Amino acid sequence: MELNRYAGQYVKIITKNQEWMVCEILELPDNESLPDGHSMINIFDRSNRNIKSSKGRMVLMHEDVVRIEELEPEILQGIHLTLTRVPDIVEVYKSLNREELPSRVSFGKIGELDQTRFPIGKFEPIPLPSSEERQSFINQIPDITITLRHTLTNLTLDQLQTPYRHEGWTIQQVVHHLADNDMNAYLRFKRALTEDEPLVHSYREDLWAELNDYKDVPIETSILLLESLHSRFLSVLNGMNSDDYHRKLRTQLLGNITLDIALQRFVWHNRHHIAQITSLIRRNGWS
Ligand code: NI
Repeated sequence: MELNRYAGQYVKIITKNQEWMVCEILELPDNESLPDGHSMINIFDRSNRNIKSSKGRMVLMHEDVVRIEELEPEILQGIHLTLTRVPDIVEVYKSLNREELPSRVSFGKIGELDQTRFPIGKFEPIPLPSSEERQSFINQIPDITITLRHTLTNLTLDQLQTPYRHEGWTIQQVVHHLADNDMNAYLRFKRALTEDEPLVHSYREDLWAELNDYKDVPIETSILLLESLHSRFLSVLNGMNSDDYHRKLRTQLLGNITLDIALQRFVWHNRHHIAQITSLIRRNGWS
């Protein structure tokens, strides 16, 4: 597996012997280099803690890697916040009282995939899709709001106020979140098409979900918004050529991503949240 294009990013690596490691893939200065097929990584946490010096820097052979996963946004946010306080994150639990940390992210919990929270699994990008693969993502966009409408039909107002998991968002909050997320994604997308690798900012989706519109506005408003937005997004996508899809965004949390990956993430994100709702409906026998 090719690791170089993840240089400078925080990721979760799964190796051939089924171990996972949360680490930064380090960018080496020009005067330090490793043989081809090797990368220097800085491990923050790993599933096998029995290994001596299980954290910190080590050289990893690319052929030992079976999969690279992106980290959840809140884990990444936790890492970034922690780094502002403790430059050597590996030392963090030794050097500071945990209670003083600006974030309470536990790296250990990354190990288990939460089925309720990630019913369709984590996002796994195809870095260089063929034009057919790309088209298959574009083709899924018109189905998103059709599926969403179908999923939400016949739900009562009480059901819409039910959290999809313990301490999670309600269905209504999830629907408003989809509209907000897609509006942000659409604007970022257009900036990358018209500016040279713009830096785009993340937003506090947890706090947005506490604002009044998430409680007061009927979900129909956000469904209509999504329908309008997706039709405009499709028009933009259909006018793009391959080079356009290789244009990049710089993000705080995910590093540099191409518009190909932004498109895939857009589709995944919608499917991910709709699946949270459908699995709640199934678990409760609502339809
Ligand atoms: Ni989301």
